[in-house]
Amino acid sequence: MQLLASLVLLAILKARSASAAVREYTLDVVNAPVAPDGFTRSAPTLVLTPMPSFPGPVLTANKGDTFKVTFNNKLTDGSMRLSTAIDFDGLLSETSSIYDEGSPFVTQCPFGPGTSYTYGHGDQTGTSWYHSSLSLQYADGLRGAVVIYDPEDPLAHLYDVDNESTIITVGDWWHNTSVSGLISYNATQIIPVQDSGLVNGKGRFVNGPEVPYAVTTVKTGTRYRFRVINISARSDIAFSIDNHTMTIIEADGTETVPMEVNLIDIMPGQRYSVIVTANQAVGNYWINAFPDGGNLAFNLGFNPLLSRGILRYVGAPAVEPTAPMTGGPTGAAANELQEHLLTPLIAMAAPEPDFILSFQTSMPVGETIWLLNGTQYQPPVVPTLVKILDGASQPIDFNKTENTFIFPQNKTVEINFLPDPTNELHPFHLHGNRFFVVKSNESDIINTVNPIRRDVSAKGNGGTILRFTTEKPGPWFFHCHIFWHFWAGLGSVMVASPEGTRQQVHPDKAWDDLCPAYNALPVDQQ
Ligand SMILES: *[C@@H]1O[C@H](CO)[C@@H](O)[C@H](O)[C@H]1NC(C)=O
Ligand SMILES: *[C@@H]1O[C@H](CO)[C@@H](O)[C@H](O)[C@H]1NC(C)=O
Ligand SMILES: *[C@@H]1O[C@H](CO)[C@@H](O)[C@H](O)[C@H]1NC(C)=O
Ligand SMILES: *[C@@H]1O[C@H](CO)[C@@H](O)[C@H](O)[C@H]1NC(C)=O
Ligand SMILES: *[C@@H]1O[C@H](CO)[C@@H](O)[C@H](O)[C@H]1NC(C)=O
Ligand SMILES: *[C@@H]1O[C@H](CO)[C@@H](O)[C@H](O)[C@H]1NC(C)=O
Ligand SMILES: *[C@@H]1O[C@H](CO)[C@@H](O)[C@H](O)[C@H]1NC(C)=O
Ligand SMILES: *[C@@H]1O[C@H](CO)[C@@H](O)[C@H](O)[C@H]1NC(C)=O
Ligand SMILES: *[C@@H]1O[C@H](CO)[C@@H](O)[C@H](O)[C@H]1NC(C)=O
Ligand SMILES: [Cu+2]
Repeated sequence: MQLLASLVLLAILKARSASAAVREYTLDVVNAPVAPDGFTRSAPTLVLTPMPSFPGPVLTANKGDTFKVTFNNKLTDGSMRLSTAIDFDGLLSETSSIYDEGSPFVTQCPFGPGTSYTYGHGDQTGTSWYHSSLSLQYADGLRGAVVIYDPEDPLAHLYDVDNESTIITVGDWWHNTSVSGLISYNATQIIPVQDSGLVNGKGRFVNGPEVPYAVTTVKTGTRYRFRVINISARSDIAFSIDNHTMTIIEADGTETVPMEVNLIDIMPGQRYSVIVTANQAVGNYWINAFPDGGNLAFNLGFNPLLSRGILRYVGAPAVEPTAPMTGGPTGAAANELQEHLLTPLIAMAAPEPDFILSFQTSMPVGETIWLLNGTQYQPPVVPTLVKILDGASQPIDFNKTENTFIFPQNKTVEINFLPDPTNELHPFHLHGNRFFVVKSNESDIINTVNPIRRDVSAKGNGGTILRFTTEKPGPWFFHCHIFWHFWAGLGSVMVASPEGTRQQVHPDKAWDDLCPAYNALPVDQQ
């Protein structure tokens, strides 16, 4: 293992010194009619080619490359938010470029209609995604996959194909806008139940048209690396493929010791790479992406069993599988991923904590707000980073409602989640860094020797223990990735070294201009 780790590190260093390209993309953000499940609605979409697409185009690069992605905001449909800010989840920005991280009111102000902004991101590898992080805008459609390939992948010998055809996005979809959904959520305390679940942008709802399911084609005897990304705003997805096992080799950008399962519960925001070998009889098999979220009684048009895709062997007829539509293996047949058993390919011990925070998440009865230790996160008018660059260094420099915690550089912070009295799931996501999952909610085992490192925590949070180091100066958002919970208050900001931030972060004029421009916009364009 030690030797393997050194070889892998060597490979990483070699790849770094190899050619590094700048991957430039320019995307128009426009409102367009889309109908992924046969129901037509207006949605903010992204245009790379002449056609607006949902999900947005896949952005790809090789390890060592830098992304330079310009978004031209051409939104016009006032029934939804007109400003935007794009977050590249799981891309570990260099501290010096944290100013274009895309976290609204933490690292930047959003940008309004008729304006553009360019994001840049540094080198790493893995499966990721980008999405609007302004309010619930990504539930309306602004989301897509990002894949950074590793030409010297230490696990490359395990699979034959890894390209755009093997990216599988799973997500939830609503027919109404997130703006109306938020009004309804606030009035009823009930997150609007989605209308359909989408696999690669295709799905069905009850009594809706039989939209053809997305097909993933495989050839007998070939091993595929499927990159499965949960781009949900609410649902966790139980992912499985009839009659096929999956070997997990990556979680949120961290390569893992290969582990075979047949069911993975994927939280919103999480990503996995799995190897699937086409070793069954030539035919059609269901890809099950069963969304678990919400009380079905609140939306009779939603049937989670309709959320699926098709795995089709070359040589099989172009028809749907005849097998029943299930939610995947259950009972003794289920070999579900248990997060605490996942180990990283390159083991790293979790450092002992210098600071320990206990977090209690809760929702007061009768109100639609989420509290972190009694405080509802509310985005400030002046973004956290602007305050820090202007000299903010102490907790007192921030409003209590900013839930902002400040740490010196190069320390280890441990977050202990106390059981949530509502027993709701809260997959917490840390921007710009990966944390060590020292304890998963599902297990009592505490692992500080070789815990998995990722950026979105798994199911539940009662008893979850995470550790991260404050090596990278900057304000890093730490929030529930169920965006309905997040924008109802389940957010916080972890600031690593305000002094270090001021030394390293030197934003350009385009960034300086964002807040004055945003604050000058009429409210209905914000
Ligand atoms: C991915 O690779 C497979 C097998 O080589 C090929 O059939 C398919 O067309 C490729 N897809 C893309 C998008 O390049
Ligand atoms: C969409 O939301 C609006 C405003 O809240 C509401 O009047 C309308 O009934 C909703 N439509 C659907 C299809 O749910
Ligand atoms: C939520 O509802 C409360 C009353 O129940 C109201 O005071 C508040 O303004 C609403 N908030 C939003 C964002 O709609
Ligand atoms: C994606 O995450 C959402 C939110 O937690 C979850 O409800 C849904 O089941 C997940 N989907 C998959 C396929 O894991
Ligand atoms: C797939 O698995 C199911 C359940 O184990 C089994 O009944 C069925 O025969 C299998 N189908 C094929 C084509 O092997
Ligand atoms: C949060 O509340 C819990 C329980 O009241 C307490 O033990 C803990 O110290 C608090 N955490 C912080 C960071 O204040
Ligand atoms: C600060 O927090 C209070 C509530 O504690 C809120 O009323 C006020 O608007 C906040 N101010 C700013 C500038 O965010
Ligand atoms: C933090 O650690 C880095 C790398 O080990 C080192 O370069 C830096 O000087 C340290 N900074 C502080 C403030 O300790
Ligand atoms: C998380 O752990 C708590 C405490 O053990 C337990 O009550 C809860 O059911 C668990 N949640 C999940 C989703 O496993
Ligand atoms: Cu939550």
